[in-house]
Amino acid sequence: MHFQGFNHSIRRLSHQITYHSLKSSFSTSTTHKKMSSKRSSKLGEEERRTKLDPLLKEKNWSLDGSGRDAIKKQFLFKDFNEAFGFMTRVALKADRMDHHPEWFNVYNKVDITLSSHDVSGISDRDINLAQFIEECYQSYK
Ligand code: H2B
Repeated sequence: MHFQGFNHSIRRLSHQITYHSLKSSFSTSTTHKKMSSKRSSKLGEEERRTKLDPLLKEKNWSLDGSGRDAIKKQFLFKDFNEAFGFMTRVALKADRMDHHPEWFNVYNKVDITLSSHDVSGISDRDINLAQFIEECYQSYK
């Protein structure tokens, strides 16, 4: 192999190593996904009283009006920068949980709806995410 070809191979190899290590460091969250399709079940009556009611009565969440078993709330911020900062924190948490909000943002408003599609209703994953969202929102009030 002459020198030029050797240099070229080294450059290609180092590019591949960098690419693969970056790729694996960005995809760690997807390696933790659970294999079963149903990760938790719909809240029962008792849990609705102890876990859901506090969000509805004390934190201004409401049941989705359309008859679907879901909870929703609108969050207000000073400007888009704050709204998007909040969304980023929630998005990273949602990715770690593999549980995703349905949301809509315009400028300083973020509308969030939470429901567990796999059980067609509210599960404790929605409660956990709602509680995290409330903790985040504290720092913007
Ligand atoms: N998010 C929500 N809100 N409900 C789900 O049932 C759900 C989710 N399921 N995020 C996850 C992802 C599933 O679709 C993937 C395939 O794991």
